[in-house]
Amino acid sequence: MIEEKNVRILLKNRPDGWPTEKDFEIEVSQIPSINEGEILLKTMWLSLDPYMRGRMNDAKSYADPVQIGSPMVGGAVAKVIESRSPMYSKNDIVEGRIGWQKYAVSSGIELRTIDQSLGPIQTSIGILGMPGLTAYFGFLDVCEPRPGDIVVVSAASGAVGQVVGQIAKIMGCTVIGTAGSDEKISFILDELGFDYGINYKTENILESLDKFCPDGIDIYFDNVGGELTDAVMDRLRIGARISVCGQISQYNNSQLELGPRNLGALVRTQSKMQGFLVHSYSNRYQEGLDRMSKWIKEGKLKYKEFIVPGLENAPKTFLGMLNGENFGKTLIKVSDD
Ligand code: NAP
Ligand code: FER
Repeated sequence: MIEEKNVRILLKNRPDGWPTEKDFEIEVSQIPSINEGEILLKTMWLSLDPYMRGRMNDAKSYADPVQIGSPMVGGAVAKVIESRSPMYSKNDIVEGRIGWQKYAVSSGIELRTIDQSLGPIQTSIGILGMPGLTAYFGFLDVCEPRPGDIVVVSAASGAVGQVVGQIAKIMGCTVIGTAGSDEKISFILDELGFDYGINYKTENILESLDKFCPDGIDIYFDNVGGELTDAVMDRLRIGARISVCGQISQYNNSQLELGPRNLGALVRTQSKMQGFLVHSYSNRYQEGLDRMSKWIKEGKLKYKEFIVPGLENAPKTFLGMLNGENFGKTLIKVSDD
């Protein structure tokens, strides 16, 4: 019988610009043992998200960088396989910041037990977890949608964007999504019910916006920044609301791109632009989970996952999420139990 080992993915180098697989190290080691008060976790699902690129930098941010030689950070779903803690029992399924590792020791403090009645367990790090809650609060709270509003959402087929567009439809808005391939555009139109889609890689964005929303835009949910955002800013309506969720077009730039500085558009249209972080809504997460799980059960909210088996595939799958190769919420299936 082959003895089971631990696998951890460590940060090896801090990338300057686009990361490569060489910036990560796959370490095989003994499965750790636990002390009194601790639990041993076996990871089942790992979420790969854009914010992880920021943690590879040695930069001051809202969260500390990953140290060289330490496992990459990441939200994961795991099974408790041994417990010496009164808080958890063997076989509990939990979610939390477990990192890119197959086995992990935890005090259990920052974990939550998953409510398995809400959906498949991996949704707790997807639509019913951090990305879904980002969409829910970043759209409903920051953008204050009204029926009939014209909404643009960028990275529209991704983990956050696909949820934003569907919630906008539930709220009675007209929704335009942007994405980087015709296949992704067909998906948001045909499967998710968006009204219009723009392939930002092949279309002239301003011309397409003028075609689909000749009277302008009420809400922009910005996942990407850069030239796409410059174009949308040029077509705002009076009283528009812009939720700045992320700026993925900038995450691999060594130097921040300077745009056309179109903030005059905010003055002319008396619009509101607001950045936000999902964790600032943590005291309201239950509200978001209850409403979204109800919409899923009613068939009003769908989700597309991009699943790759094997923790050793995390580095290249992470790069595929950043560069748009992946399609849907990116997940690594680490183990079956
Ligand atoms: P995702 O959309 O599943 O994956 C990222 C996608 O971004 C890529 O697949 C790619 O799709 C698109 N993209 C990459 N480079 C681009 C570029 N230069 N221009 C336009 N699109 C580009 O990721 P996610 O998890 O849903 O995250 C979306 C955004 O939300 C990110 O900016 C993330 O940092 C942010 N976020 C913020 C919070 C918060 O609390 N504020 C929380 C979670 C996530 P295409 O094929 O369409 O290019
Ligand atoms: C969080 C707040 C924000 C978090 C992730 C983000 C993992 C992501 C931010 C971004 O991608 O810009 O608590 O938890």
